[in-house]
Amino acid sequence: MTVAEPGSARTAAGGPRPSLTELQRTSIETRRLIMQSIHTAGAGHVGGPLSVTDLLVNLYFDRMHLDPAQPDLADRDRLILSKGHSSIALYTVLALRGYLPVSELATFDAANSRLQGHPDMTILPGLDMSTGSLGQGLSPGVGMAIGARMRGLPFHTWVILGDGEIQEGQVWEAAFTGARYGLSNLTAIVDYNKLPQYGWPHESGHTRETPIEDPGGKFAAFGWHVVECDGHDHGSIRAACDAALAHTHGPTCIVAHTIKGKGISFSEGDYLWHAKVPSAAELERALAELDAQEIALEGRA
Ligand SMILES: Cc1ncc(C[n+]2csc(CCOP(=O)(O)OP(=O)(O)O)c2C)c(N)n1
Repeated sequence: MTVAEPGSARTAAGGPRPSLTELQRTSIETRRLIMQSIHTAGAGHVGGPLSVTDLLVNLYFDRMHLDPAQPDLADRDRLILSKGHSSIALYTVLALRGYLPVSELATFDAANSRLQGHPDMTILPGLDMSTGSLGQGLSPGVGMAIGARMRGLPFHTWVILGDGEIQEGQVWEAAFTGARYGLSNLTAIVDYNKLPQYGWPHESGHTRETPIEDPGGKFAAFGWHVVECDGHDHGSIRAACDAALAHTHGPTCIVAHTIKGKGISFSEGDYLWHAKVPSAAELERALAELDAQEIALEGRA
């Protein structure tokens, strides 16, 4: 069993923490690569990956203790992307973080690629869990957190859930167990974009928002510490993660308020972009919008 020396590989970025501007820049680059990869593959999800981008960038570049050169370190922090259909966002962040070549993103969803439509931990180093069947990620997260405690390892386990996903009953069995064992080394993050795969019936005939209200209240009812944040604001995400790690009497749920399809005007808030491939013209427009965001960011920096 390899355990990193304290203060060596157990730093998020191998040096000083990135600035909020650097994190924003990485988010823009991540969104660019997501759109390009889905276009190249001719398949994949857009809405969920763009929704979870800032959370993943924040965790991998600012928060988690890891070393891309040693993906199996016993005391690395664990991340489970339970909403596995957002895999391209995770692959992109892993690539930018140094786990795999960025050029490999062009193989997304191809036969024999390590980057399958849903994450497969048996073929891609750096993945802590295979996911895709929704509702199952929090359970292994609970197991990892219990395992860390039993083995005296200092790692933290992060599990990202979709708000549509939490309709699955297994999530609540895991929530019950996480609180029962007082797992303060476990944090669940709900990517609360309020839009699942399909619209929901509504008397207005237009409203597509999910009726899953107040996920934080539900986790609190199971005994979890609950924090809310803006899931697209790196300062807000950082503060919520700080609050999660500072809580020592049980697991924390971060409810991250997000926008499905965030960052690209025509996909934002539209459930029809849940799993839609951008055409060449749409890709061009998306990349132009992201370029404009980067220019604005540099102007403010
Ligand atoms: C058990 C299971 N049922 C259905 C699906 C099909 N499915 C894939 S994504 C999705 C919607 C997920 O919505 P949400 O969790 O809100 O994710 P996001 O909006 O962030 O994409 C569904 C129903 C699945 N992958 N697993």
